[in-house]
Amino acid sequence: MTSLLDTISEIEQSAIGELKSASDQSALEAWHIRYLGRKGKLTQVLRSLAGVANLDERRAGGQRANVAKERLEAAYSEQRSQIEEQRLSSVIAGERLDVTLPGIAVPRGRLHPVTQTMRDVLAAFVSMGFQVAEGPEIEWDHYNFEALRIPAEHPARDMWDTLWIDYEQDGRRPMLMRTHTSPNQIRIMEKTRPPVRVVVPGKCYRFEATDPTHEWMMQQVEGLAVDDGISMADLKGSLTDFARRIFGPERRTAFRCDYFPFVEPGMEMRIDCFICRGEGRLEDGRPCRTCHQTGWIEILGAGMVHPEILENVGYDSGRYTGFAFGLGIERIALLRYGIEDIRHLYANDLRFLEQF
Ligand code: FA5
Repeated sequence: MTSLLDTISEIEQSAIGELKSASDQSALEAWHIRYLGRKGKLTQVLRSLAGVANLDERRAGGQRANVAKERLEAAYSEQRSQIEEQRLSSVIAGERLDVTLPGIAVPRGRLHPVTQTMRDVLAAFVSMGFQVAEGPEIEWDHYNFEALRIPAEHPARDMWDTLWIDYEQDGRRPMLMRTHTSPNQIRIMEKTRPPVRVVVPGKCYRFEATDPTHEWMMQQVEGLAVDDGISMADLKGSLTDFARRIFGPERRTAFRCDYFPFVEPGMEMRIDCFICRGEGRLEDGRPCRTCHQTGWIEILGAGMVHPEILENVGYDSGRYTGFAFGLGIERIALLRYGIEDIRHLYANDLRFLEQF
């Protein structure tokens, strides 16, 4: 009897002693298996009680073994919580955030020079009484060409190298990437009655080689004014006023005859070249590439709306007259910021873009 109780006490003592040195989860589990597992030391003692013939001895041994089991389970739980607590505090210590460290600077963005220019150009026209409208980038041949008096096979189509969306059907390709914003002249007049004063911004696409003043994608602003008695003087006055608002009073402008099938008469407006100051040559005598040595840069095409177009949209051309223009936003950005090549604008090089 004494020896059974002694054995249980010895097992208990050595278990408590070993438990103190179990400092991590796996050592703790090994300890549990060693003493309290199915083949553990204390479990074996409990099992062996069945073979004790004396009832009192068996009962006393059973009670003592159960007390030992409870103590060991309690000690085990406590040790497990301590190990978990230690693990958590070392994880927390490792992840502590030092809020006094300087943060990572986030670079501030700004508007692209073309976007800035577009906004300023539209604001200038809005302040002159124009409304802003928009139209589709994928356009019908009808609006881009036909309704603007440029039928298929007309040589004027060569002025706009076209990116087509459709394959040819019955000798025609009805859908294209608009080559200019002029289709909106028709779209707007079909939907409204005079007086009309509207500007239409948007991207245009041309299948052409790039150079310092030409890109295959560029943005235009179309302008249209139709009313009783609008004259060429209104056209020249409005566009000169616009140029002064955007470029300042010192910039020189020039109008020159040009041909567009949808206006009569047609013209282009030019601004003196900002790189060679209108000389055609740089200070060191080299020819100016930006203006092709002419001293001028064309920024827009314009003219008086052709009477046939007014009639086709149901306007009385005997009563109403109008002017229209289409300007290139990138060209205006080049002039404003002194950029010598349009291709920098869409190259997406931050070293360039950060200068504006
Ligand atoms: C037109 O596109 C006519 N629709 C303009 C017009 C409207 C005339 C209304 C009469 C009445 P043009 O192809 O010249 O015309 O282009 C007009 C302007 O867009 C040019 O003056 C230029 O500033 C700009 N532009 C034209 N092609 C390019 C290009 N490839 N890259 C950059 N800008 C361009």
